Amino acid sequence: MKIGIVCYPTYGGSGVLATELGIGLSDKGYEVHFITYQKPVRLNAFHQNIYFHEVESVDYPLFEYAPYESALASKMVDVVKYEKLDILHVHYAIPHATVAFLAKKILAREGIHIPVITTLHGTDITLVGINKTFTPIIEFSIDASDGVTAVSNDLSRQTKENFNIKHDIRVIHNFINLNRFKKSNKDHFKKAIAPNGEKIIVHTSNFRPVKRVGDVIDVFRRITNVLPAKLLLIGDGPMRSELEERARKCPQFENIRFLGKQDAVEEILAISDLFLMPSEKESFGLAALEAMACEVPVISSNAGGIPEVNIHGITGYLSNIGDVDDMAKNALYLLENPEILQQFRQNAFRQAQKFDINNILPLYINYYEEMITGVKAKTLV
Ligand code: GMT
Repeated sequence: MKIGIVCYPTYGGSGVLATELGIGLSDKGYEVHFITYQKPVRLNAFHQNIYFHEVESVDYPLFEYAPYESALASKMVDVVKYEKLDILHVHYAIPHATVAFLAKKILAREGIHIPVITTLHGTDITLVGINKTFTPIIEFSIDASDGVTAVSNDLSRQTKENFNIKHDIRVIHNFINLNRFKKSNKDHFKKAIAPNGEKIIVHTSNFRPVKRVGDVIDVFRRITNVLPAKLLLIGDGPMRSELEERARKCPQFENIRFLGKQDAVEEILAISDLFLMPSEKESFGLAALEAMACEVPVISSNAGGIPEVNIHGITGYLSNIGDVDDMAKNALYLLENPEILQQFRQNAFRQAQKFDINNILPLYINYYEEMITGVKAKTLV
C-alpha cells in the first residue's frame, strides 16, 4: 500500500504523531509519502520506504500571503498521480482536509478516485474550529472525507457537540514507540542537573497560552517551598519570553532551566521524577504519554482527553484546570513518598504499554484498507 501523509512538519503534537505513524508504517514495509512545506522535524534519519515532497511557496508581488492551499493541492494531485498512491491521510482539519477535498475532485476528473482520511488532533477543533469563521469549512471538510478519526473519545465527543457533522468518527488514540521512549540509565546526566539529589520536575510543550506553562512555574514554587527540586522546561513558543520573565522573578530562579527544543526528549525524561501538564485544553496529551513510557508519573489537569491517558491515583493525579495548590499537593505527596512514587512509575509504564505503536498501528492500517475497499466499491457502481 502507498500512503500519502499531509501534516504540519513542526514540533506540534499532530506533526509528531503523523511523522511517527509514517515511520511505523514504513518499518512494516508500506511506502509512505510526506507532503508538506518542510521536512517533518521528527524525520531525522534515512528510511528506505519514506519519500518527502516539499510544497514550495509561490512568491509574487501581487500576493501579500502566498497561496499555500493551492500549492499544496497541486502537489497532492501530482504525488497521487505520479507515485500512484492508494490513500491520502491528512492530519489536522484546517486546511488539510479542505485541500484534500479539492485534490480529490481534481483527480476524479482524470478517473483517479483516492480515498481521504482526516485525523482530528485537537486544537483544529477545540481552538481554531470553534472560531465561528471556520465552522462551515470544518463541517464541510469533515463530512467530505471518506474516513475521519479523532485521537480521543473526548475529542470525538467535542467535535460532535460543537459541529453539525453527519460523519462517523473513529477513535484511534495517540501511540508511543517503546523502543525509543523507555527509561535508560543517565546517572551522569542526572548528577550534572541535580548534583545534590534534588528532585527533577519536567514539562514539555509548545509554550502556547493553552498549555498554562505559568501554572508549571507556580506548582514548582510550591514544591520548592518544601523540598529541593529542579525544573526543566523543554520546548519553545510564543509565551517563552513572558515565562522567562516570570521565572526570573522567582526566588528559585537558579533551579529553573529553559532547555528550548530538544530532539532527545527521552534522555531528559529518563532522569525525571515527575511530569507536569496543567493544560487548559488537551485532546490527548502525547507529551504525557512519552513521559509515562519513560516511567515518569504525571501531575496534570483534567482537561479534554487527559483522563484517558493519566489515571488519577494510579499513574499520577488529575486536578481542575488552574488548581495549582492541588497539583503541588499531589506532586509533594509522590515526591515525599519514594515507595509510592516507585509504584506510580511502574503503573505509568504499564499504562503507556496500552498505547504501544504495535497495538495502535494496525487500527490505522485496517481503517486504510476499509476506506480503499469502500471507495473502489463506490466507483464501480
Ligand atoms: O499540543 C499542541 O498544542 C499541539 C497539537 C497539534 O495539533 O499539533 O497537539 C494536539 O495533538 C496531539 C497529537 O494528537 C495531542 O496529543 C495533543 O493533546 C493535542 N493538543 C491539544 O489538544 C492542545
